[in-house]
Amino acid sequence: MANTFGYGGMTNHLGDMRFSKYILIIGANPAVNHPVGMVHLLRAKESGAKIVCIDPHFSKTAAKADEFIRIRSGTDVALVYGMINYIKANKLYDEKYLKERVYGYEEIFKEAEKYPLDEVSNITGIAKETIINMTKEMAQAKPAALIWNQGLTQHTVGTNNTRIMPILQMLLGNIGKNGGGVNILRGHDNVQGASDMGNLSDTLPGYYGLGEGAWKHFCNHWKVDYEWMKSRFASKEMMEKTGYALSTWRFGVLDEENFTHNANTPLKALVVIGNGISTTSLLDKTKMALDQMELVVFIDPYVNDVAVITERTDNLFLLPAASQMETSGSVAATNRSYQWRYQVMKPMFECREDHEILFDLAQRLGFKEEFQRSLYEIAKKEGRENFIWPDDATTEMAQSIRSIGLQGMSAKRLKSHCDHWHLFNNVTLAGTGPMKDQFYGLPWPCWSEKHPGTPVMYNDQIPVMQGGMGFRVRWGEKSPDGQSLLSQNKLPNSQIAGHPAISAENIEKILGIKLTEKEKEATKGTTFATGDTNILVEKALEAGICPYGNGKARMVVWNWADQIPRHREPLHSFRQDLISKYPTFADKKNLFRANVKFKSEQDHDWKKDYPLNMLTGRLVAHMGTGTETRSAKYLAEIAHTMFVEIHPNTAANYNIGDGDDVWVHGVGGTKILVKAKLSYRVDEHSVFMPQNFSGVYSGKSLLDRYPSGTKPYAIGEAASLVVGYGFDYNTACPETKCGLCRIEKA
Ligand SMILES: Nc1nc2c(c(=O)[nH]1)N[C@H]1C(S)=C(S)[C@@H](COP(=O)(O)OP(=O)(O)OC[C@H]3O[C@@H](n4cnc5c(=O)[nH]c(N)nc54)[C@H](O)[C@@H]3O)O[C@H]1N2
Ligand SMILES: Nc1nc2c(c(=O)[nH]1)N[C@H]1C(S)=C(S)[C@@H](COP(=O)(O)OP(=O)(O)OC[C@H]3O[C@@H](n4cnc5c(=O)[nH]c(N)nc54)[C@H](O)[C@@H]3O)O[C@H]1N2
Ligand SMILES: [Mo]
Repeated sequence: MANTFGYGGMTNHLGDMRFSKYILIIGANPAVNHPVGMVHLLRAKESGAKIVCIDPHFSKTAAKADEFIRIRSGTDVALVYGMINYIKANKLYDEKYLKERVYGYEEIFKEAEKYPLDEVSNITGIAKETIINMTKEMAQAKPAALIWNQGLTQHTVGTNNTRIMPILQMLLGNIGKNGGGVNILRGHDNVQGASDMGNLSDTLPGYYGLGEGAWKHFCNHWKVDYEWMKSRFASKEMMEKTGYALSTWRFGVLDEENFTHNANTPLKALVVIGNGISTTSLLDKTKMALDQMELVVFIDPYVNDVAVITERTDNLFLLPAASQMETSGSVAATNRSYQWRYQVMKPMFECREDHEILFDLAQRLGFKEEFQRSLYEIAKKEGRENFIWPDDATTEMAQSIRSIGLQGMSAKRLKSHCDHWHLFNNVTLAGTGPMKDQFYGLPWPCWSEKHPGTPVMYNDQIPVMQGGMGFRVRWGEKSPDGQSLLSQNKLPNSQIAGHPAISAENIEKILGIKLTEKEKEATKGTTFATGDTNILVEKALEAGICPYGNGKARMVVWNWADQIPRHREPLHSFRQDLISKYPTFADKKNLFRANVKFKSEQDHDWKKDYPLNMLTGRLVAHMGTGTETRSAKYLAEIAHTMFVEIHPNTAANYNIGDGDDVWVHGVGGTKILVKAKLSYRVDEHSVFMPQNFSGVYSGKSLLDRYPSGTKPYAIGEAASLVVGYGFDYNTACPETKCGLCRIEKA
């Protein structure tokens, strides 16, 4: 199932942070969640970079930073507008960069006028002087890097957060520079790969979308007939329609009003492969949906935590999957580098590798031949009867995903990187010796077999064959108000300034060349991203330009509800007094097939009964649901108890002592029983809980429901049972980072 969490990716990479003079970590806790990458940040600090951490919680990263600034959760957009307000007034922006490479910054400056620093201070809880000081320091440091993660995405305004941060970095001229960039730390191992592969319900692989052109492109590469593919769907409309998300599928089981978005049918079966799902908010709704469906299947090396939460007694299957040690293939790291992984051991006992289970599923569903056809075609081309897994699948993937430039990759090239790991520099990613002129893992775009990969995106000061590029041209050459969306810059070694993406239609004009008849025939009707030859791309590279165009970044998204980012109060806000001025969005119909409430949910005085701001995050000893790590004896020993952090003054108000049992009540009427941990890491208004527990449900242990021999060593209540309703307006990512709750001594 698609993972709707954590859109994005790094423009730069972790080693590159050593070139930073200033690192702003906002909404991430790498000391806990990316401890290996954190080493690079600490090295940067040793070489003089200032590290500032902005977080509502005094995290371990905050403890390692030079400065910790506590923010009220859900108010980052307001903070950044405050910074922009100051940047504008004091001319701290990079005017040349903006003129050459950015569209719409004047409107951002105008919007920032609505956020004078006193107002920003009131919204965020950060002192005015602190904002001024950090803005000055960040603007003066060249380059400055920005790092974030789920502290910014898991909000109703998650998309606004992730737009305002690049805007800030562009105003300061920090994107496309070593030691700068916007660096979104990825979650799971290979979550970057999962999103590149389109394990999402709104796109085919490679971010091609779901339109007819995208389907035709992949049908061509998969060697299946487009009409056959269409016949698998109820209609063409359904074929091109965004599916349910990890967060919205429950509403497709429980709420009749949504069935119309799903060809008039409720969801009846669920197959979960490689996802915890007990970590998704509204766990009670997940339970109800699972109890009600006709069939539920978990494909997992462990007993999926939700399998013991549902009370269904039949048509519940646990298929044992092999672990990552028992399989092989390419995985993508947080910086777009692909890495090869060899199998460490053969699958143990009856477990099987995920792809084998999927092949069998395809067989039962009657389309195994079509499912594997392109793999056999690749084998045939090389004179083999059978395909080689995962090598041939890697070829298929690299050859079809041209939108982001995977075609320069191959199993052979990736294996050679793995085998020569020691020949790459971990700060620049540059290879030496036989690995010369290649960057480790060929971070995409990697346009051709000779292209080295792109460690730092959007650097237009280096040649394309060294990883140079401008911003992608995706929204036409002109904005609706008639301004050019093409960059004013040329890449070095090129005579061509801003230009649109290369296609068969425009290549002769843009490059000033003539294609031969043969080339014309081979590329007919294609763009740099479609078809199955690399001719257009190779010609662009020869001319020194980047195939996907050289455009301006846009700060105004004219076709969105919030054309430019705005501060909106969290759905369940701790500051009821600010809601009328900064209300949430209007309710939205058909968001990932569900009607989702915004305004109608916010319009209620929640704080009266739920007076505390609820924060959630992670523990270093556990991963995700904790399914795997709580089944590891030593990790379970290190972190064995689910808890809620409460400020000592707040705890005193409720007569709660350290280690007491407390009930935490969520706005949806749910409650969990956890241990109180008195701590100054939260402020008096907030509590914090880790997301890594499961196995207890509203005070009741589920241990006796695990099949024998599979009981985890540590169990605890899942925070997601009390995390309230609330979803990002565009991605439907749950709002887990702010919300309201009530605590009560048990
Ligand atoms: N040990 C361990 N490592 C992991 C994981 C794990 O479970 N355990 N999970 C992996 C996954 S899937 C992911 S996605 C990443 C997540 O990595 P992170 O995003 O670093 O994880 P979190 O701890 O959830 O949240 C980060 C910080 O955001 C802060 N925050 C909350 N709300 C706000 C806000 O409104 N504004 C700001 N500025 N900050 C806010 C939180 O207090 C927290 O300190 O970690 C990955 N790494
Ligand atoms: N309150 C709150 N809730 C949150 C968050 C938060 O910060 N606060 N963060 C959210 C985020 S970012 C995420 S990513 C989710 C956590 O993400 P989840 O996906 O819910 O958590 P994991 O425990 O990582 O689940 C992975 C599952 O895959 C299984 N698995 C491991 N390896 C394999 C394999 O090779 N094959 C197969 N088939 N299965 C495998 C594991 O045993 C486990 O059951 O939590 C989200 N929920
Ligand atoms: Mo994640």
